[in-house]
Amino acid sequence: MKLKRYEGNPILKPKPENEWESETVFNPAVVYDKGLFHLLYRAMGRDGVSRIGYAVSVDGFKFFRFDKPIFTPKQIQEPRGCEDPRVVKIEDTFYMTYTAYSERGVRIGLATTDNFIQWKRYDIEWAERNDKDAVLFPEKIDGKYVLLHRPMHKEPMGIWISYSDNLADWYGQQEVMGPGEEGGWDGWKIGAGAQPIKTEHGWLLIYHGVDTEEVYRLGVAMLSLENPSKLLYRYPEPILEPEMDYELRGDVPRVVFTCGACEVRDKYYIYYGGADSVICVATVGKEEMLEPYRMRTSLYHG
Ligand code: BMA
Repeated sequence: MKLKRYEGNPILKPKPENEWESETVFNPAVVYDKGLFHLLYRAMGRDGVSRIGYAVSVDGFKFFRFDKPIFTPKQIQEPRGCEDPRVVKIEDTFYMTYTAYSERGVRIGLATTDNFIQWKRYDIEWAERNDKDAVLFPEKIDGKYVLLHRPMHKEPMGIWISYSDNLADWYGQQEVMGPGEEGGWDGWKIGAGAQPIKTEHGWLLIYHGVDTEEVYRLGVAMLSLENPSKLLYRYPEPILEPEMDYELRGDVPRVVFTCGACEVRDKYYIYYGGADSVICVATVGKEEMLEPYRMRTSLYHG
């Protein structure tokens, strides 16, 4: 099973006339709500600081883009930038997790909105700094907020889970899945990519895998609906890998990196950054993605 790239890729490129997004735009989050695809993306200008841009679409391919960033770094918390947003809607609120970058390292940032323009930040003192690739599940499970993330001090670098009742205090941290086979496409490190998508078989998780040559590919796994710390299947092959010119060449070559996916009319839309420089989309039919037999025969007992 492979994702099918949109032939009009990249769908967004840097915009030279807007200084804040004049160099690179990449690693987009998406949430589909009331007939619209809302895209939040990481953008950089010549100052090398990441800000979050916003674009909106009715068909998922042609986006109307705002000329100003909708989320900019705070001096004290994240002077070096807000990176890699992930967005979910829980009840009536949109929650954005992102990587807050400062001279102290990277930590998880969190902000909420109901219109994508006005944001409320949560000043969370996370127990551990140096943590990234954070994404919330799009609903509370067993009454709790559930977060996938990657604490940077844990070796090997894998996907971890934590729980919270109030978004401030987190507990129950444990590893969900680690890197794959040594020397393989996801053998060095992995991180959560898009927000988990609910299916009848479990939570579908599209993640990124990195090999020792630092090539970033996308893979897919299934987590238990009732207990999302439990890995059910792990598809052995990558579902997208750098092949096109816009994925092979750019600020960081040989990278495909997703921060968001959504299901619309029996199709999954996966948004991703190409070579840390442009924004692309790929799709796959729901049936094909969830083909239970193929998912099961490739069961990974990890
Ligand atoms: C990761 C993150 C991503 C980036 C990727 C490849 O560590 O910084 O934002 O896309 O590296 O450079």
